[in-house]
Amino acid sequence: MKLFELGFQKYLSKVRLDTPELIARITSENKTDWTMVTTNEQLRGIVMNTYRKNNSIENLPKVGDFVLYEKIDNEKKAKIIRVLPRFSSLSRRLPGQNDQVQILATNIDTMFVISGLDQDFNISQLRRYLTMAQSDKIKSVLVINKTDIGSGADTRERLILKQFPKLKILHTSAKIKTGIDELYRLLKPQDTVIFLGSSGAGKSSLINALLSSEKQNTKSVREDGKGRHTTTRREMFLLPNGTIVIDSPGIRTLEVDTSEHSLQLDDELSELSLNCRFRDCDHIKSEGCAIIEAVENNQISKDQYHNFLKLRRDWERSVERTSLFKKEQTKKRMKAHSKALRKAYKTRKPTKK
Ligand SMILES: Nc1nc2c(ncn2[C@@H]2O[C@H](COP(=O)(O)OP(=O)(O)OP(=O)(O)O)[C@@H](O)[C@H]2O)c(=O)[nH]1
Ligand SMILES: [Mg+2]
Ligand SMILES: [Zn+2]
Repeated sequence: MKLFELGFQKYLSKVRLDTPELIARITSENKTDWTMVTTNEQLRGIVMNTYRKNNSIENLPKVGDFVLYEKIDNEKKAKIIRVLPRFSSLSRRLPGQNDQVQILATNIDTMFVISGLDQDFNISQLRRYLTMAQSDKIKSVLVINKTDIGSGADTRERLILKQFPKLKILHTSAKIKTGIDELYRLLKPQDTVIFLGSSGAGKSSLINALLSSEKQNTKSVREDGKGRHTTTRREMFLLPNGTIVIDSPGIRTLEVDTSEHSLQLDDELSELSLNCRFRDCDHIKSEGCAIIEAVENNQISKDQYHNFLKLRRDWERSVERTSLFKKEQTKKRMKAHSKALRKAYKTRKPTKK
């Protein structure tokens, strides 16, 4: 696997760079451990303490990043010098810390959310995934997997389409290999995509199915083969058609100031809200509101109702905060970039006496 197979050309078409020979792409990350691929080899990436000191958390290398590196002589290792500009990043708020944002992966074109038919479906969680992608113009696709075990896929699809009418939805079975061709059709050479979704939904199984559809060409960055075990790190695979896929561990919480219980309640009420007369019902004063009706009929308690409204508000605020945060980050990066350019220019100028 080489850098030019890993979406590098596409990246160059979006971001202008002068020294491509010193660039690598991060293929896996595990807190203190990075692997990366250069134009001709795979190396272990090292982040030095000085780098940590001079950079904020968001600038630590993530899977999908293109980085400048400096090779360590006679070793399969390299120091990571700088993370190059990202054309997109998937990020979520960190549990407990209000304005901390954790970046999951970067330079992503499409996010696939995998939902296992044997698992409960959580519409608020889906909404959070979609918000994450939308705020950075990443395309989203929902994959309903494990269709071999039951017939609920159509009902699930209908429910989801009512809330997200434009969402692209696929039905697959990684086990009996149905829907894999349709999935493949959405995967373009040089594109980088990520598979997200609850643990056990079948993300890794689907990636295995995609990999083995042209077995002889299968290349994987992973050295230990394709295990069935639960995924513990984000990791990049190259499909036979040239698409780059990132597998990831199931995310339990996208935002943790909302407890499991309230999420579940939010789901129930979200379903109920499908019966509201207006799609943009505020559930407070709008006419024909199914939720207010349910409160009046004692179907749900006043407490539950207020919790639901609060959750909505929290969620809306967090969306605002996230996009604000991203805007500020971009501004900061641009500033640092032009400062570095000015400096480089100055040192190059002939000195006059
Ligand atoms: N019946 C059936 N089982 C499946 C299908 N896809 C995956 N499985 C099974 O579901 C279990 C979980 O699959 P994984 O691919 O490991 O799930 P994952 O989403 O990668 O899970 P994490 O790595 O923990 O996030 C495994 O036992 C798979 O064999 C499917 O389409 N049908
Ligand atoms: Mg997995
Ligand atoms: Zn309503």
